[in-house]
Amino acid sequence: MDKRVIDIAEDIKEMRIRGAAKIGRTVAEAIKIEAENYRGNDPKEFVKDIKKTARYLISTRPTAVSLENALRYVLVELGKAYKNGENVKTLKSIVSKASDDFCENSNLALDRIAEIGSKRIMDGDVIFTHCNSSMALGIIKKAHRDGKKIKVYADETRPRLQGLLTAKELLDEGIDVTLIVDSAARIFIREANHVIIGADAVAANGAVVNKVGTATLASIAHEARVKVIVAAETYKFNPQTYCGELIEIEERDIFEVISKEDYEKLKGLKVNNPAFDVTPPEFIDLIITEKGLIAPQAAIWVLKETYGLGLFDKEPWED
Ligand code: RI2
Repeated sequence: MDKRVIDIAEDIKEMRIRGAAKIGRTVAEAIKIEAENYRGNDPKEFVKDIKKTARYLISTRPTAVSLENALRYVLVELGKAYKNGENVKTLKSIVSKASDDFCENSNLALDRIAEIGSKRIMDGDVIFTHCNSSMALGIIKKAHRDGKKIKVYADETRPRLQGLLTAKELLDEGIDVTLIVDSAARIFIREANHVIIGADAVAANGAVVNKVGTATLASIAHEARVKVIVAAETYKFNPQTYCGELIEIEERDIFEVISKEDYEKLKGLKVNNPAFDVTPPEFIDLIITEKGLIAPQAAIWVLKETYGLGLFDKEPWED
């Protein structure tokens, strides 16, 4: 495997590259690097190498489905060309083009979601956000650039404090932003008109997987009758959930939660660190995709449009 691909995988695993949409585009670029630098002339061996690389990239972060969907997009195109008997040179160009197309579509989705979502925001609105989502912040920034005066509450998002990234990003744009601890959400939610968040995955039943703490925030918002809006391009919809299969939740290193020093002192302490949680569709008012607005219950429609009705016999990266 190309050394650069291994470095990219490590950067994704360690979250030096993060944010579901960005991870999707990055693995699409990584598989292109692997293809372009492949030495050999046997199409069968080439496909084998690309599948192996895809499985390796998928293993870095199990929950963010845009990662799998990026590779699915590229490998489906590769599979068709391989079946047509194309040579390695052509197969390489197919991988390159599919990778570029995926990245272009994802970037266009970001702009389109910002455009569609910003129309939901009125002058004077107060917005609550969680973690650091490019899709959610795209909406907020666009509304601000359109001249709407808005105020944002960003919660810290323990344990990695990604809310601080959000606060910095919004401050740089000149947006009025207040950072709060996660546990203060119920105090400030009453001021909000909307909760706007991103997604790592959307299931067929409209449940949204996002950074841990989202489900609690959505439940508090529901109680306070504040609308919960999810910004998610269609690559976030998980075709493996047709049968109601649960999405695997990534469990991260416990030392993101507690220092090694404290942990060693507290003999017998158990620590869990799930990176994500699942918000049920009842707590979500709207999902904004690049194709338009949908109720979470219509997620199955997006999946059908994108992947058809059939279930996959096997994933395109399986041998
Ligand atoms: P965009 C992030 O995951 C956060 O959970 C964020 O809400 C979500 O991806 C969506 O981000 P992580 O990589 O795709 O920080 O909207 O674990 O940028």
